Amino acid sequence: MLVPMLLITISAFAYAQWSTQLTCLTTLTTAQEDIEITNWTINYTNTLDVNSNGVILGDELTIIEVIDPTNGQIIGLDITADPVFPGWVLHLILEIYNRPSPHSVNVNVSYILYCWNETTQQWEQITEENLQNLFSITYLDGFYLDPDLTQPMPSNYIVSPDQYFYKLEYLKLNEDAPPTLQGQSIEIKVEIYAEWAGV
Ligand SMILES: [Ca+2]
Repeated sequence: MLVPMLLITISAFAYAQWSTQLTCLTTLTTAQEDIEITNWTINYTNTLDVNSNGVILGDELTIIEVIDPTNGQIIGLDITADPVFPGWVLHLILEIYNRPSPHSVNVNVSYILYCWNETTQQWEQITEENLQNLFSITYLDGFYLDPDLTQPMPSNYIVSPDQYFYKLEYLKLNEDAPPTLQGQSIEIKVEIYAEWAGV
């Protein structure tokens, strides 16, 4: 059982008056379906070199691959952006592979968004609309058939074994994010499911 995980932590303290901390956790969940992240690229970010040391990637923005020690596969990305600010954007492209193996099957892919509830200490499902309304966060994602994201994956599309597909991860803290978000800690999780397509 392979459970790839993508962890995104976004912190906004130390920029202007902003002290919002936002954690985004993306989990790619498979059972006997054997998909993995095989590559990732930063398509765009406006993360700033806030401490003026000439380094952004590895400093204000870090992306660390989480490796399954048993097989060397990337089972997640641990992404931290600190600080962020109103208008901050991170646009990632993930390459995901339906690995041919004795267990590989045709799959349908889908995702579910969650938000960490500090009060209940549980992940709770949340809609993109509520991410906007509650946290001024624009979250866009989608599956694509090509790395340039020109061919959206049709609904009910069946991913074959040995096939690559791509996923957009777009996060933005809206320009009009209210000061009430300052100092808050926001955690988001996206679980990506590959389910046997039954064919
Ligand atoms: Ca820096």
